Amino acid sequence: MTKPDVLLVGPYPEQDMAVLRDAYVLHNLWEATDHRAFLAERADSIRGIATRGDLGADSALMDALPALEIIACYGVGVDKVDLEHARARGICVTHTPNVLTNDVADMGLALMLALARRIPQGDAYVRSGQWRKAKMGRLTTSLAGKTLGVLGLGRIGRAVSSRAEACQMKIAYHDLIVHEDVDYAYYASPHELAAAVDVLMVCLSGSATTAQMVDKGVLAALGSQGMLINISRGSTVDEPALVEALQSGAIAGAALDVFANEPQVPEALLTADNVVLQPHHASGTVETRAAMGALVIENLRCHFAGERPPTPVF
Ligand code: 8YV
Repeated sequence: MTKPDVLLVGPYPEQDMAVLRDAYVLHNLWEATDHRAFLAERADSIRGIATRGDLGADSALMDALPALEIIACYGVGVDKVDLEHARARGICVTHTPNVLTNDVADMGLALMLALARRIPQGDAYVRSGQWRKAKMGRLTTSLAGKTLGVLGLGRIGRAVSSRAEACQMKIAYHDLIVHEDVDYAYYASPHELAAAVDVLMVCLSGSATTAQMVDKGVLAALGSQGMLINISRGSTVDEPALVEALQSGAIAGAALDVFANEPQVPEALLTADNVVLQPHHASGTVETRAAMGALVIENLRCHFAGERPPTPVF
C-alpha cells in the first residue's frame, strides 16, 4: 500500500517523528525556506497535516492543499486552526483532549501555590544566602478556606477544582452553562465570579467568544487581594490591563503559563515580584507528551484506515 503524504508543520518529539516517518511520506514544512513553493510542489499529494497547538493551520495553508482530508493537532486547544474553513471544506480536525488534563490541572494548582506561597521568591531567598542573615522571611498567603473561581468548567476546570478542594478551598465558577452535577456556586458572568472569589483561574478554551474575557473590569472586581492564574490561552486576558492591574495593586498577583504573543512576555511581567511565569508548559511532561503524540498518530491512522478518529473536534 502506498503511504499517504502528510505535511508536518513543526517538529514533534523524535519518538513520534520516527513512527510518522514509518507510516507516511512526511513533508517537513518548517525546514523549507520558501513555504509557498514547497507547498505548491506537493499540493496534489498531501492528504494530511500534523500540526501543533501553537502552530495551527490557517485557511491559506488549507487552500494550498486541495487534496487535504485531515488536520491532526498535537494539543487540545485548536484556536490556531481555522475550524470554520476546515468544516466548510469537509476536512476532519482532530485534537488531543483528556490525556493532558491531569498535568495541565497540576500546573494550575502548582502556579496557584507558587504565587500564594511565594515559592520562587523563597527559593531565591535561600539560594542568595539572605536566609542566613535575616531573622524571619516574609509571610505568605494561605489557600485553605479561600474561594477559587474557575472560569470555564470543562475537563481541565473540573480537574483543577477537585485539586483545590483537596486544599480545602471553596469552588465557584462561571461557564456558558450551569453544570447540574456539581454543587459549586455558579456566577452568571466573569465579573460577578471575580468579585466573589480570592483566586481566579482561567481554564477557558481560546476562541472569539473567550477573547479578552478577563478585562479591566474583571480584574478590578477580583480586587487588591485577588490572584489571577492563567493556564488556558493568553488571548483570554487583556494583557496590558493585567500589567496595569499588577503595577497599580488593583490585583495582588498573577501566575501565568500563557501569554498574548508567545514567546514574547511583556517586560513589566518579567521584572514584577508579584508574578510567577511559565513557558506554556502545562502539558510538558514526558508522560503526557508521549500520550499526546500517540493520540495524534492514532487519529491519523484511523482516518487513513477509513475509521472514525478517536478524538475529532467535530
Ligand atoms: C501544548 C496546549 O503546549 O494542548 C494545548 O492546547 O496548549 C499544549 O498542550 C501545545 O499544543 C503544543 O504545541
